[in-house]
Amino acid sequence: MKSPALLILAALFMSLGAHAEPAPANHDESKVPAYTLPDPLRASDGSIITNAAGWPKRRAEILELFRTHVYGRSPAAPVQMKFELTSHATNALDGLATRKEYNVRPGTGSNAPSLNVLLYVPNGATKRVPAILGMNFSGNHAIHADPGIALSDRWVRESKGGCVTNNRATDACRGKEAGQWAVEKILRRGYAVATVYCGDIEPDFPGGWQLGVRAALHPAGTNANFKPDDWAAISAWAWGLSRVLDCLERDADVDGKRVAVFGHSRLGKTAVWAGAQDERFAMVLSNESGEGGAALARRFYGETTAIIQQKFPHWFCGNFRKYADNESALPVDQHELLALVAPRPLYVASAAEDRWSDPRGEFLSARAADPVYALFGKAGLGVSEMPGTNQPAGDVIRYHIRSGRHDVTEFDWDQYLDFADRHLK
Ligand code: GTR
Repeated sequence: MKSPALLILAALFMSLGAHAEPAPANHDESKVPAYTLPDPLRASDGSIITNAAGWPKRRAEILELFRTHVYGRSPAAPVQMKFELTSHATNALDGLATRKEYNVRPGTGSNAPSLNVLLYVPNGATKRVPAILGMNFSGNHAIHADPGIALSDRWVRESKGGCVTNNRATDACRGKEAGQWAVEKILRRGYAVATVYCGDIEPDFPGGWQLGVRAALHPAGTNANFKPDDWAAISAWAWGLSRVLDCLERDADVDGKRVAVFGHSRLGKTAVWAGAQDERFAMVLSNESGEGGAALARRFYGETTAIIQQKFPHWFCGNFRKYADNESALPVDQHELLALVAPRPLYVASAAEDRWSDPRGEFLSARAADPVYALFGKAGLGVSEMPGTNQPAGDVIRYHIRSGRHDVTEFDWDQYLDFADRHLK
């Protein structure tokens, strides 16, 4: 029999270990422990929200919890912003579209953030068009081989044998992400396409904030000492998406009231957080956003809160560290993030081979947002069982699990555009 002192020591050692090293990820459905989700309709005073009139107050509470515990708090839009049209070509993509580029400066002074926005508008439209806005991973020039797109001069990640030299893109990087952006398809369906490079807002590495808006807008600049609920990279990127929407609202060809925010993976997490906060976004498209995005944090499958923070310590706010391998202590879960989009249309997409993002956890999260849509008399997802592969289901909340790996494919875009046709046109 071991002595109690020894047992206490062993327990202490184990708990210390648990903080240092994340528990390994689980990919076995039979090993997912039971969990209880917080009720999005139960207010902090214990009362239950029963109608749409009661929702704004509860919505504000949930937003506040996500700001405090998960993503951190972003500043308001600067009072002064500059929008400069830096290029304008009416005959882009063989005449299919007009290409515009904007430089957006939120704030004043020489160190104000500087975002380069690429916008394609379908030619021949007779009125303002709806738009799809998404952030890209490595520069606007990467979403299409169109040589008229300005090559980004910002920090970009180097990859082995890639097109980037000294963390700067070269002409060989043009079109590198084109497979994930069905630009012509979107334009032919009557939508504008807008994008900005996430690195214009904050380069995606732990010290990247020093080169981005978090330093530019912080009174202490690069000496910033972030508070535990100050914004982190995902919040900074989401803030950037709202600044691009400020720009699109001013563009004469785009209908600023019909802009869908789209994102894949880490930028999917960003798109959902942007859409959750900024109700001007008319629709949210989450492509395999996984942990910290659409997927339930409490479901122990795929990536976890501990693993994601170990790999990407700059994505979430300081307070979120308390929940590493301790998800049941979170005052929210991700179905409540999705519920913040209500009553606006929301599409959650997973991929069968993308187990890291927990497709089932994304489905269950979307399903658990239904009661909030019901407050508005809207049919949300409306199905209780996960649909089969490549069989989209749902109404104002829609969900699919497509065959294949972590990616954005033509299938995904076909679904998003059909969804947009139903809800944005
Ligand atoms: C992974 C990360 C995911 C997802 C993905 C991506 O490494 O664990 O949460 O964000 O990157 O953005 O491609």
